[in-house]
Amino acid sequence: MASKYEIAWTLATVVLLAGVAAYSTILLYQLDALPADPTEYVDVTGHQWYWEFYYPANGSYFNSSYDATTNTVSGGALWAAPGAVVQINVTGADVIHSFNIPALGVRIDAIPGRMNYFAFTVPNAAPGTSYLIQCTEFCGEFHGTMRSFLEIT
Ligand SMILES: [Cu+2]
Repeated sequence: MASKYEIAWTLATVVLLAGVAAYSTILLYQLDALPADPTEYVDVTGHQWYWEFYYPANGSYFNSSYDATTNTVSGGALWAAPGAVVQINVTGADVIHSFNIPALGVRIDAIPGRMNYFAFTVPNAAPGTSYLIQCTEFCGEFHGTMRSFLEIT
C-alpha cells in the first residue's frame, strides 16, 4: 500500500509538470503570433541559389545574388527601416530552403507549395547597417553561398 508520502510526491510532480506544460504551450502560441499591423510585408522566396524579395507595397521584385569574393549582394536585398516590424511570408520555388538571419534569431523554413509566416522587429541600427541572411537548409551545390543581407534604410 502506498504511503501518504508517495501519494504526496506523486501529486506534487503531476502538478509541477502540468504547470510547465501549460506555461510552455501558451509561450509557443505567443511566439507564433503575428502582429496585427506590421510596418512592412515582404514575400521571400528561396531559389537555388538566391533569395527573391517581393515588396507588395510597391509591387517590386528583387533577386538578390551573393558574391562570395567581395561579400556583397547585387540585384536587391531585404530592406527595412530601423525599428520596423517586418512580416515575411516565406516559400520555396524549387527545393526546401531555410531563411535565417542569425544575428536576429530569425529562422523559418522556405518550403515549395507552402507559405510560412514570421514577424520580427528590426533593430534600431544606423542606416547602412547590414545583417547576414544565410540559407540554413542544405539545398544543393551552392547552398553555402545562398546569402543576402537585411539592410537598414
Ligand atoms: Cu540552402
